[in-house]
Amino acid sequence: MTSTPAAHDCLFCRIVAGEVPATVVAETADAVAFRDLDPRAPTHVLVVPRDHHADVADLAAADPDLLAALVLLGRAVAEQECGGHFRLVFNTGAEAGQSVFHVHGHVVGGTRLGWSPA
Ligand code: D5M
Repeated sequence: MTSTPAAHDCLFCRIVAGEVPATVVAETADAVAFRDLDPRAPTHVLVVPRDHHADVADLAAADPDLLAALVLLGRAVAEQECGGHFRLVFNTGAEAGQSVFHVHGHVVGGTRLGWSPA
């Protein structure tokens, strides 16, 4: 898939642009962290790059430094909210549960996490 600087019909591009409200908990020049609308854990924050990339594999291919920046923003959020212990999940593809096709890492924590991906 290709990446573009912005996609008009992309929900997370619109959140990054401030056109759709979200509860932002941290941001950098490259990325924004905001609370998931449907939290599955006491901490459930999405980290997204400001630039539009469809999924984490596309991002890794196009801009590995930006992917690293996203991981570090996730760690900063977890340090703020849940002692630095966190799971970072990138659902990739519809069959894997991805519903928004602007790459986002789910930063989840704040409780003891089970392990049952299926
Ligand atoms: O994750 C997409 C996630 O995005 C899902 O957990 C709900 C969340 N979501 C959807 N709309 C919003 C808004 N407007 N604000 C905050 N969070 C939102 P996926 O891995 O693609 O299924």
